[in-house]
Amino acid sequence: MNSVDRYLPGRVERAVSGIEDLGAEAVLISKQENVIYLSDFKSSNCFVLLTGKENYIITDFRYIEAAGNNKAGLTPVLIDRVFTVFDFINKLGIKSLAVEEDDISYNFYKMMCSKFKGILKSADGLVEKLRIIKDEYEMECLRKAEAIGDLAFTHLQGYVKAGMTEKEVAFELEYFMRTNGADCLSFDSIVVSGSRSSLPHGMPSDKKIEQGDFITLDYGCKIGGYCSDMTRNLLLGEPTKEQEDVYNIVKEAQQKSLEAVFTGKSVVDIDMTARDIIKYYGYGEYFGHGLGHGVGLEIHEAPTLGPKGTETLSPGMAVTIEPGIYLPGKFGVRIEDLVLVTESGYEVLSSSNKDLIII
Ligand SMILES: [Mn+2]
Repeated sequence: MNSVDRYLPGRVERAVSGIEDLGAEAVLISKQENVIYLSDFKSSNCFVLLTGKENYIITDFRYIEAAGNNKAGLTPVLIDRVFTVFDFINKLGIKSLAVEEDDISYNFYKMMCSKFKGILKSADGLVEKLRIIKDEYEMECLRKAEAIGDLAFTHLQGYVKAGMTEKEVAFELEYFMRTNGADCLSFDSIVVSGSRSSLPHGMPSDKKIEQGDFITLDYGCKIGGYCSDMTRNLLLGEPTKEQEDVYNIVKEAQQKSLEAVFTGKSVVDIDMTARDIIKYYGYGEYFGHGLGHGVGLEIHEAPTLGPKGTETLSPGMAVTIEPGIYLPGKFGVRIEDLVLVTESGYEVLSSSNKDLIII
């Protein structure tokens, strides 16, 4: 991880350059992932205040020493229950402030209205817009995290046996990824088998894995704060004709939509590539979610690949391609890769086999 700088300069400057468009004098960044993105500093109580002239990292006693070491040139400010973030903003004489309205709670908003003397505005995805394009360090984290996911899938092919519960498999998956260098999980692993595999986001249960079950494994881990995300399926025993057919349709839709990833392509068109194939085979109504999503510090971030998406792909975006077919009461299949959009096409970060794997 030392080959690329952990904190690449320019992020704070790029965010500051967007303040004027918000019609505000300053921006208060409160969303944890946005604070991390700008400062490379993680805490449970921290704000970044951007004014352009001077930019601040605001936190309490527990974190103030660490915050003072931030590499982004942010001036540390100590707050407590008496001298709050609002008091500090008022002290600076700021008259209009943009806030992250998707992040702050109603309670925080009420306090803000009563304590802050100026006009409130929306920060409207200021930092999220920057985060959508990954830099070299971020790409390296994503590659490493996804590589651990690949190792885990190989491991599980030899591990999963009839009679194990979904929870047992989920625990082994987590243990394996942590043992192999993961900082933590990207999200609670999805391990669903048999008729439960038709639940796209089902949680692992005490159900035992049986002969004839499809097992859907959707999981990821974090490296340097960046999430991986992949989905594969295992089949215990010989497939029925329907299981084989559905698997091959999902595989074809996944491969064709992957090949549709290139710079300048609209997210709606990529989604449509997979959707049209699944519809053609008569399973359109069983693919009820979007084709994919951006991945980075958050497991789900911009851009959204779906019928209602608005973006077009640009180099440096990290997106998932994950079509699925879910037959209620029977079984489900989803195949998901994490992909980096490049100048000339795409780089698939997951290298695990996508053929129907029978264990
Ligand atoms: Mn996903």
